[in-house]
Amino acid sequence: MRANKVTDALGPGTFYYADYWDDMAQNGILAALGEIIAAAPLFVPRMPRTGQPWSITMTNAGKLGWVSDRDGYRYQPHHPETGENWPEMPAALLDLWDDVTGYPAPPECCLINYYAAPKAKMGLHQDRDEQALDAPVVSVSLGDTGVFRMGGAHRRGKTRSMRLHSGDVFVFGGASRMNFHGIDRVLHGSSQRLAATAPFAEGGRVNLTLRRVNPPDAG
Ligand code: MD6
Ligand code: FE
Repeated sequence: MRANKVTDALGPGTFYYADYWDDMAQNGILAALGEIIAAAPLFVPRMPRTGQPWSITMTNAGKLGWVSDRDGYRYQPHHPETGENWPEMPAALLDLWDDVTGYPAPPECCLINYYAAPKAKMGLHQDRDEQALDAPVVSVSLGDTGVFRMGGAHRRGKTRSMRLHSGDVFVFGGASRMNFHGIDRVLHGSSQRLAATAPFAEGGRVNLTLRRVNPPDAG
């Protein structure tokens, strides 16, 4: 399904699709996420050096997962607590990637961020741990509405914000790929979508980001 594509929604190289996924498709993804989390439990990321916990929990699917702990940010093929390889990326996410990016290689990582606590947020940051910087990052929002903030290449630059709703897809690439961005807050209780999926029964917001980490010729 391809609804209402907005080009350059938050700068050159960004695309926004309101309601990319309908109710049935969202529920299908959530069921797949329930299985992923049963195998690869949500964990609390920590800040490099200080070890301070983030306000969200996370896990991953795909060949590589993104983790953050005292040793820093990195991609690795296994879960930091179980030591097991990450579960496979759901087929629907591979199809999404092909549909909205046209990139010549599939995503290697699906990072799953869960904003359960009403105060959970994500500070302004750049996504810069990938070598394939020519590939966009594709973001899917599920559950409560998130207030997404987009800045520029410098942390202190001008910013704009936009609300991301359940089922929305946002593509973040091109000249905007290295822009600072974050989630100011989640409009807690704005959606009932997550209630039926066990690991998300307390509600809140789930964000998926699909990433290509290595250049296409790396396989
Ligand atoms: C979130 N998203 O929406 C956080 N990063 O919860 C991100 O940090 C993000 O949405 C890169 C590209 C798209 C994103
Ligand atoms: Fe990000």
